Amino acid sequence: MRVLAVNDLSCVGKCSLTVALPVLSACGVTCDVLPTAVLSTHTGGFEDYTFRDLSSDFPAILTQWKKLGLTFDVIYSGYLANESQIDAVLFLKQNFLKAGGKLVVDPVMGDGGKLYAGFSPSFVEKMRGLCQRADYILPNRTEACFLTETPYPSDGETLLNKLSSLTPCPIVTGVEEENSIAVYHAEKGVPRRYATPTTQGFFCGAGDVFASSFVGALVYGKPLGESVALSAQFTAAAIERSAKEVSDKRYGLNFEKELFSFVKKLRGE
Ligand code: PXL
Repeated sequence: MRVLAVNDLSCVGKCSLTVALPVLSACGVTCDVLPTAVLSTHTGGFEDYTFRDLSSDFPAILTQWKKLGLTFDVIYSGYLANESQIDAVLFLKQNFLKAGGKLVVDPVMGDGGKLYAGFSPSFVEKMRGLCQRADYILPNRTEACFLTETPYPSDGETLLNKLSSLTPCPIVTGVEEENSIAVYHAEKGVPRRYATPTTQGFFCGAGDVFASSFVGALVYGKPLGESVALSAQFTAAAIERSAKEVSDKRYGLNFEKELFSFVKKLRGE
């Protein structure tokens, strides 16, 4: 199985491709990459980071891939550097996704009720269009609010309902509730909630740990509900460990030491 991860390469901070590559490899899945940008660190809480948009490399990369006859079982998009890259993901779907392959969109745009640096309302609108063409979308609560034009914070069920009119399979992550963090997803129109006990601390890249492990579980052959549960457990375990081990949360989750037990569960061991 071959996944194409369309995401940025933040050199430091453990998010995007530096999460997708190890997690998908550990799941036994080939992870090819289309890097959207190279940053010295991610943008969450760091100053003076470098940012190189790689859009101008896309045409030559895709021309060579076309000549090679490459196609992918899953295209998984994350942090896109500009609106033209949203069109590029649609182009990839039309030209490089196998028949019956799936497009998984993590509409990375914001957190904590705010858009990340560099994202605009027109980006949100265009991202909504991409979500309408995806098989699975994985917004966090902030992104779900922006996509549905709902005030932040809103409850998981309301967001799921609104997103269900956009796309068949919305999965809203990181919904903080009284004593738990919940993931809301719809399966064949039926709303479902999977919750893990509240963990301490906000870590950049937690959404990427969830999304990458979700894609890994799905490609491994797990059904939707089980994929959600396994990736929620893995993410919660990584947050719990990191709350003790990582003093500067900008450096991301220590997911590595939880990866083995995630893969064991995936394999039913
Ligand atoms: O994990 C989300 C993310 C991905 N990529 C970049 C980011 C962020 C969040 O801040 O800055 C570059």
